[in-house]
Amino acid sequence: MSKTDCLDALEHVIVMGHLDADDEGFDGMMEGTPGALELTRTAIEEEIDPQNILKTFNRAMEIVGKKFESGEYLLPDMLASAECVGDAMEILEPLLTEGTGSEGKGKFLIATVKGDLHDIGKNIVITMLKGAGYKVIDLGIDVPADEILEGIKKYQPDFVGLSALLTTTMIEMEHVVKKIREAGFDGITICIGGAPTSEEFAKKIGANLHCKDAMDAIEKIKTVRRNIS
Ligand code: B12
Repeated sequence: MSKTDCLDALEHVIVMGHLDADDEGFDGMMEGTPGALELTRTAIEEEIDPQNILKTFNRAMEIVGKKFESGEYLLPDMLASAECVGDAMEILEPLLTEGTGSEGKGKFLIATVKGDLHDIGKNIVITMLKGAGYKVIDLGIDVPADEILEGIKKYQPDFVGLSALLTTTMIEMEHVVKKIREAGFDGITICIGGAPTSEEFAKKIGANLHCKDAMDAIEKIKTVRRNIS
C-alpha cells in the first residue's frame, strides 16, 4: 500500500467509525478488514510522518462534523469516529513525545471549559506540548472556572490553555479569563483554541494567544518569555 493510500484508508475508516478488525463499522460490512488501530500501526510501520497521520485524523473529523451538520450522522456516529481517533492517538503518542525527555520549558495547565465535552483537540495539543518539552497539567473536560483557578493556585503554571468546540461554551472562556485576571494572575499567558474561536475573539476576551491548531500553539508559545521559573 502506498503512503497516500494508507492515509486515505485511515481517513475512511475513521469517518466510518471502524475501530479495528473486530468492529463492523457503520455499514455493518467492515468486520475483518483493518480499522483505525491497524491502519495507524501500518502508517507508523510505513514510516509516514506522524504529523501527517495527525492531519489525517483532523481531516476525518472535519468530514464527520459535516456529516453530522447535514443530518447524515447522528450523535453515536460522531462518537464512534471520536473513539477511533482517541484510541489511535494512544498508538501515535509515543512517536510525538519521544526524544524530548525534559519538561523544562514551562508548565502548561489546560482544560476544556464548563459545558463542553470535546477533548480530542485538547488531547492532541497536550501530546504536542509534552513532545516539545512542556510539563502539562490536564484538568479534563467540562471544567468550571473555579476549578481552573484552584488549579492555577496549586500548580502555578506559566501558561493556561482553554479549549471550546461549541459556540455556546466560547462564552465560558470569557468568564474564565475574567476570573483569572480578577484573581491577579496577571503574568500568566492564556491561550485559547477550538474550532469556533479566533484571533479576534481572543483579543475581545483578553486572552493572550489564539492557536488554530497544536502546531500553531507550539510556535506561538515558543515566543513567550516564561513568567515563573
Ligand atoms: C467528535 C465530536 C463530538 C464528540 C466529542 C468526543 C470527544 N471525546 O471529544 C461527541 C460525540 C461527544 C460530540 C458531542 C457534541 N457535539 Co460535537 N463534534 C465533534 C466533531 C465531529 C469533531 C471535533 C474534533 O474532535 N475535531 C478534531 C480535533 C483535532 O480538532 P479541534 O477539536 O478543532 O482541535 C484542534 C484545534 O482547534 C486546536 N485546539 C483545540 N482546543 C485547543 C486548546 C488550546 C489551549 C489550544 C492551544 C489549541 C486548541 O488544536 C487542536 C489540535 O490541532 C466536531 C466537528 C468539527 N469539525 O469540529 C463536532 C462539533 C464540534 N459538535 C457539535 C455539536 C453540536 C455537538 C453536540 C451539541 C451534539 C448534540 N446534539 O448533543 C454535543 C455537545 C456535547 C458537549 N456538551 O460538549 C457541533 C458544534 C456546533 C457549534 N457551532 O457549536 C460540531 C461543529 C459539529 C457540527 N458541524 O455541527 N461531538
